[in-house]
Amino acid sequence: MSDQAKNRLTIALSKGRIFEETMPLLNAAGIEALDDPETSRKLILDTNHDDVKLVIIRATDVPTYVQYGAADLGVTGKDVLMEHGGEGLYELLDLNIARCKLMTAGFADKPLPAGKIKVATKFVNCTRRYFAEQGRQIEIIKLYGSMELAPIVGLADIIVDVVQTGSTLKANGLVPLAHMADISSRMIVNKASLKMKNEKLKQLLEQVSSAVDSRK
Ligand code: PRT
Ligand code: MG
Repeated sequence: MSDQAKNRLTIALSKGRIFEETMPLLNAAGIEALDDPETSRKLILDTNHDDVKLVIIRATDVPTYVQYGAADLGVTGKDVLMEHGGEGLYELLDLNIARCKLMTAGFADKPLPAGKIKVATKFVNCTRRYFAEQGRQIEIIKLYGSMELAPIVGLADIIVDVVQTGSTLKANGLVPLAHMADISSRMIVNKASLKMKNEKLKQLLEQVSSAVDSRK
């Protein structure tokens, strides 16, 4: 790999909270976005460095881009990472941003069925693992969003979702039940990129890491 290629970095981010909370940390490492993903339709954003690009993709696609090396680095929620499985990538750093909890939720006053529990979620793998550890039989109803609706319309007994303030649950008459995992966003890296672009990545990582630490 040429020196020029070794200096090239593609960073995968999703718009919304991950972009907004990651950029100050990248700024601390001297990287500034030249466009705002909320107003630009560009999927690849230039930065103040010619050799550093940001690709703006769906949150759940970030580990996939990094796994296959379409991006060297990415920032993704631990929930998304646990669901993906982490193949082809390393988790480098806990950025301590976009914090929330992965929880089960349901009605406060309704006992769960003795047999199979119907669980609506987009976190199919996390849910299967969690209930297997609990030794509970479940049926998973895979949804892509608005999980809170499922118990209300009788599609499921409970849901598994990330909860931050809990106000979405409350607004839909649900309460948090079991805490499954604490979630924050992680910086992930493609395994081959870490070897090939070690010099460049090491420097970036040190700067981002000290920005994270200085906030604690
Ligand atoms: O929105 P899209 O379907 O494209 O993908 P996404 O929802 O996975 O992306 P995004 O950007 O919404 O979330 C990215 C990451 O932020 C998630 O993977 C989590 O790690 C983290 N995060 C932190 C959250 C929340 N807090 C959060 N509150 N992700 C989602 N939520 C949802 C929550 O499920 C609820 O529906 O936001 C709603 C409000 O939450 P409450 O509890 O404050 O009411
Ligand atoms: Mg969302």
